[in-house]
Amino acid sequence: MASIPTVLTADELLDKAFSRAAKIDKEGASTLDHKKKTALAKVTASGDIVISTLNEYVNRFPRIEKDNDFFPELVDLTIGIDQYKQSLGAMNWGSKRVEKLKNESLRNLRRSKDVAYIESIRGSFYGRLSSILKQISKDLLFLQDAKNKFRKLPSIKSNIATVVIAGFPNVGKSKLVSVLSTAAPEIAPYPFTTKGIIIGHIQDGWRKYQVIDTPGLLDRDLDERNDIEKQAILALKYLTHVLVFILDPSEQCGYATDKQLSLLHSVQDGFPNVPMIVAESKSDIHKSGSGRFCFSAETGENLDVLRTEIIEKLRTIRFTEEAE
Ligand SMILES: Nc1nc2c(ncn2[C@@H]2O[C@H](COP(=O)(O)OP(=O)(O)OP(=O)(O)O)[C@@H](O)[C@H]2O)c(=O)[nH]1
Ligand SMILES: [Mg+2]
Repeated sequence: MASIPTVLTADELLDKAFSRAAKIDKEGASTLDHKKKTALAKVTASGDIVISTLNEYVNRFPRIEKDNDFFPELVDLTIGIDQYKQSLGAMNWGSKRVEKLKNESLRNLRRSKDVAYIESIRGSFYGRLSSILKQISKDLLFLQDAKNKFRKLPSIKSNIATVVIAGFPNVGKSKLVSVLSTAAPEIAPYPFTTKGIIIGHIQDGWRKYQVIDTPGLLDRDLDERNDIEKQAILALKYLTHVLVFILDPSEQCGYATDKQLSLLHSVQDGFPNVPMIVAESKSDIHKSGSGRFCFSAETGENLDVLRTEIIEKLRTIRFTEEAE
């Protein structure tokens, strides 16, 4: 996703094309010759700017097909692959239309023997160029937005052992990720602070692991989940080698323990083969006495134990090609 270009609005692109063309003034042997050469150059320059800009968008945005894998599913969820492809198709359409229009106009200009007619050909080229861009203006805006969204997508590697932190909203997932790893997610006392997948790393000697912070999940069926929760589900489905499930028995998160346990059970049922650590957070303000492991990311209580257990589980994950 190295370099997706900045996408101009239809008006910005038109301005760029027309202002470039406005500077052109060609010499000619006669008034007719001067006007004709100037008009030919203006049509060529303004048309070419639009064509090459639209082609650049088509070529430099990544090709993405729907697929059962993390990245295409994440793109589909956050950007929408159907609309994305449709908008890239519109760029292609616009570029072809302008090319055709430009060639027609150039042909007419070359044949023309009348100064007034030359001006009218150039004027109508400008008009039609602007109407083509108006027709794709929504697609340009969509791609501008898609570019910003692409930039924010996490760069996840598939060949690094990965621990995913999941649980109800506001239970302290991001706080834990911030003390365990290099990531610095936003931490705040309200639900759905984390709105996407956030990635950090833990170093273990020569090995490096991925730590993934996820948005909070409520206890409900997949088809009732919002798009933010669905990102957490994608991480669970595709990225998890080890899962740390956080419960907040203090209920300071705003959710009852039985609801949190019900989510835990449905995650256990949904992902039966994933090694899982269940941990109770915020032990500095409340200990449940349930017998489950508890820790505080605030005071550091039991944090080393948790870190060690996570690393021990991650160490058992093997890849055919080890990450560097
Ligand atoms: N007392 C105490 N508060 C904590 C602890 N860990 C987190 N908190 C607080 O709990 C609130 C929520 O923490 P976050 O880490 O943002 O929770 P989250 O699970 O990432 O929340 P979402 O991203 O909204 O799902 C914040 O006000 C934290 O300061 C802890 O160990 N002790
Ligand atoms: Mg969070």
